[in-house]
Amino acid sequence: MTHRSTFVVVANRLPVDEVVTDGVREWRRSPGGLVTALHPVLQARRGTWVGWAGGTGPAPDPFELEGIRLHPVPLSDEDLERYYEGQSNTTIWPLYHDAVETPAYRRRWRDSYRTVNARFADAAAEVAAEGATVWVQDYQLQLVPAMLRERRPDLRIGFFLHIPFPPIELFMQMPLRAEILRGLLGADLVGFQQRLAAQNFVRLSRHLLGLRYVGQTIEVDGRQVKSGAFPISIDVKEMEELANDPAVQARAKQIRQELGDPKTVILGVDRLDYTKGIEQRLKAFRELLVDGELSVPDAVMVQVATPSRERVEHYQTLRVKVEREVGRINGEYGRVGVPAVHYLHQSYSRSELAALYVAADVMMVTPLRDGMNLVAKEYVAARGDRGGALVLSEFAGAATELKQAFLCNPHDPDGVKDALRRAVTVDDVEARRRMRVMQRHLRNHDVGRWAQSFLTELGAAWSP
Ligand code: ADQ
Repeated sequence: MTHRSTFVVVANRLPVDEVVTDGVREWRRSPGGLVTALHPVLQARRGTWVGWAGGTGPAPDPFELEGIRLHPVPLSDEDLERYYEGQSNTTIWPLYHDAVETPAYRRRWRDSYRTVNARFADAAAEVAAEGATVWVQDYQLQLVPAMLRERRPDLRIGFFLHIPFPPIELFMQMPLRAEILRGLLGADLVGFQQRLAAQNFVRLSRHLLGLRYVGQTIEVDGRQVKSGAFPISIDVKEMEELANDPAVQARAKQIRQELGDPKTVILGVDRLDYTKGIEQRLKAFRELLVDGELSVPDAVMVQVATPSRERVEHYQTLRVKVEREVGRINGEYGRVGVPAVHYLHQSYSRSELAALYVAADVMMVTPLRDGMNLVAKEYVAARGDRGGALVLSEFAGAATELKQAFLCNPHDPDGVKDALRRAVTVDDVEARRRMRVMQRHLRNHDVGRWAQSFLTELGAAWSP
């Protein structure tokens, strides 16, 4: 018989990876803020996490890892192509990010999105105990709250959107618009990264469905649906400890040596995604080289771009564009053994990332639109007393909190250039002052507090 939990998390992906060592397959917890934040609650409540385990075909049987029950949901090759790569990442992802790439709409993707969302709702309904709290995550599963309420009206349902929620004019493009909105309204609490996103949501409810709202609470079929901003964060202590680890410190020194001991190391770390503004940042660096304000090898740039959604066309095009720009800069400004841009299309361990953060004088986070951006927060947490400067796009959710960063509008090349110039030339005292203020903010707003405030607002007893 299925074990029923009083606390259930539903997300597209399970927080585990299957690794094969010496021919033996085993599951390992994957690193990530969400699982770190929720782990204590899940453990204390013998909670269950419902999600896709990776791979296609039949799902593995439910299993337990480090005190959490994992309940895999199967996806077929066709689901992966239509629900995940199609509707989630070629329709919703670009549309919700200001349509910085043109969203595509296909009937078969929508049908698959419905089917897969229903499958997740079925799984959640199966594992949730009477009166349980179920917390649904992100844009791949926006129909789940209503589907779950239909199956299990006894549940307390929360939903959190990790990416931006677009203004009405953009949202209205979507053929599935009313269904998605009703899907979200199936929750008792709908959380967003930003206050503006929550406002977009309540206004849309009136505009599209004629619903009444007072403040951030919407009335739907005699129920009250609350909404609000819950800016996500990172495990600040973990990143601070990692950055202070002697091995990480030594690795950071080594990285600087390997880069030829430059005066200024400029760093970018992102999933290779067209929302992240990677080209804009390369352009700013190139123009400062052209103007002679920066020169190689005094200044070098490291761009780590994790492979992401590689079968989706927009991502293939982006990769070509980024690699062309890197090649152009290196062709013009590199020397034998000293490239201007070190481009790494790879995924890294947490400790290697921390070493890069420690090694970098300037961190460039320049998304055209981003729900939050955890890289910006990780960099600040990793700095300690070492100063350093963060160039941050105003279009990242993180900009609302990290006000002492060198803020810029990534759509304005002169603005990015100017912010980079200021970050490179800022004096140590000023750099440390800015960093300290941001660190203090993060220490008081870590991911644990994020989860706690959401669950408290949802009315779920918080007992990690
Ligand atoms: P993402 O778009 O994935 O997340 P982000 O918030 O920056 O963006 O998180 C990326 C995470 O991946 C960071 O923890 C980072 O350290 C890690 N990472 C990046 N490059 C890596 C590499 N090469 N190797 C290993 N790890 C790497 C979405 C939204 C964001 C929102 C988060 C959380 O788009 O806006 O902040 O969810 O809600």
